[in-house]
Amino acid sequence: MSKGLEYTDFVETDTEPEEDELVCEFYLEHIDDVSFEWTAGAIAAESSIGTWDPNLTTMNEEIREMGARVVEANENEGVARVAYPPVLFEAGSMPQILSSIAGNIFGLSEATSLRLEDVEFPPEHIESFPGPALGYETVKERVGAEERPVVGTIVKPKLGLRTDEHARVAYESWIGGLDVVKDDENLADMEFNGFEERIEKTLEAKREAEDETGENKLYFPNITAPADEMRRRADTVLENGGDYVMVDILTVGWGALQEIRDYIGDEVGIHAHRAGHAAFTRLPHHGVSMLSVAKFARLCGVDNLHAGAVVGKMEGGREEVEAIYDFLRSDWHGCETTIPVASGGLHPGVVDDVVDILGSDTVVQAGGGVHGHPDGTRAGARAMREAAEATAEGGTLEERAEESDELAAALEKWGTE
Ligand code: RUB
Ligand code: CA
Repeated sequence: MSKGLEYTDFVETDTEPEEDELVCEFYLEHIDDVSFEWTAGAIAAESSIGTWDPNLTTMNEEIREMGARVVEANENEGVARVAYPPVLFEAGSMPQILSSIAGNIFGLSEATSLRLEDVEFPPEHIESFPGPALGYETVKERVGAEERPVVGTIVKPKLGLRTDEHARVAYESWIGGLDVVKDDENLADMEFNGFEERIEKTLEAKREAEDETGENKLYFPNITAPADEMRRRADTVLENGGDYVMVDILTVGWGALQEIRDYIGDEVGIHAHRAGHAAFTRLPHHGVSMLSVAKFARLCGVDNLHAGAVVGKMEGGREEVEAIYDFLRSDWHGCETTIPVASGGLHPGVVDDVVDILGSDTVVQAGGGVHGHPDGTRAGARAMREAAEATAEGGTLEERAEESDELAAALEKWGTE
């Protein structure tokens, strides 16, 4: 029988990753009884072919060759890089990939903290996924927002409005000047606002707003549900003339997201809400980074992704959020781009800050910052649009507010920070 396979046998820091290998960067901390290298080896082993017992009677040379390798172990920085041979992965399956590189390893008792910071996918992997159907150029063109950011709202209150009222609030938002209206993450098929009727009435309201304004509008209806039911809800959206669906990608799961991307095909957009992400992206030393989540989401084919706003009510530092925006918009071996969505505690007075920090190829959304406007939804929507246009034209919000009562009232209520 061949020599046992200890965790340290998975450490080969004198080698470089091959071009066809997937490479993960981890941050890790460990218990005192073992070394940094030993723990990094444990991670490479457990996420590929190994287990705690080095002397498996079922092990052989061929399988040993399939093992992941620690190619960098920087104890001072707490950083380990692990390279994974392609044979370890099923092409086009995000659940299988993540069960390997983001699976059991987070619970290993020797690793007291472990964070998947980044994943470099080899070109073959990227090409095995569909990627987004539309890309941000298409989304911006669809609503005619060339220079300015796409502006949108989340219907609020997030739950409770009856269907007619929901459709009316959506209509007011579009008429006021917003491009996008979306459902909230926990609005599904509710007793006070059933899914089918909401889709019919809200898409009807969209058509009316389009006729009145002469602009194309978008509605992102939340189809989040068990996968079978999501397909039915996507059918309802398409039968009623919709061209976008919204999915809470982390609560439905990667397999269900891939299913829906495949089912709706290449003409329909997917707006990805990331509710729940902070349970594993927020801690600096444990979990999975939002940048990694953004890579998984783009591969699986989301056209828009909530990616942080730097300003507003949600946590997310500038450097991290900028890196995610840069990635979503970057060339990536032929994978379409994803449009980053800035959202959470935003209002007209910070639209210029968001664009200043993150650029204008984005969707800027405000819920409270539209429906909390003192003169109502339509005025809040107008104020958001004015703020976006003023920013794109290089003027200040204060100057624009001299010509816009709606923007003036918004700045008066919420200020400019
Ligand atoms: C924002 C909202 C979104 C959050 C999600 O409402 O409903 O769910 O932006 O957070 P409001 P993130 O504009 O009233 O704050 O965008 O960070 O995923
Ligand atoms: Ca929300």
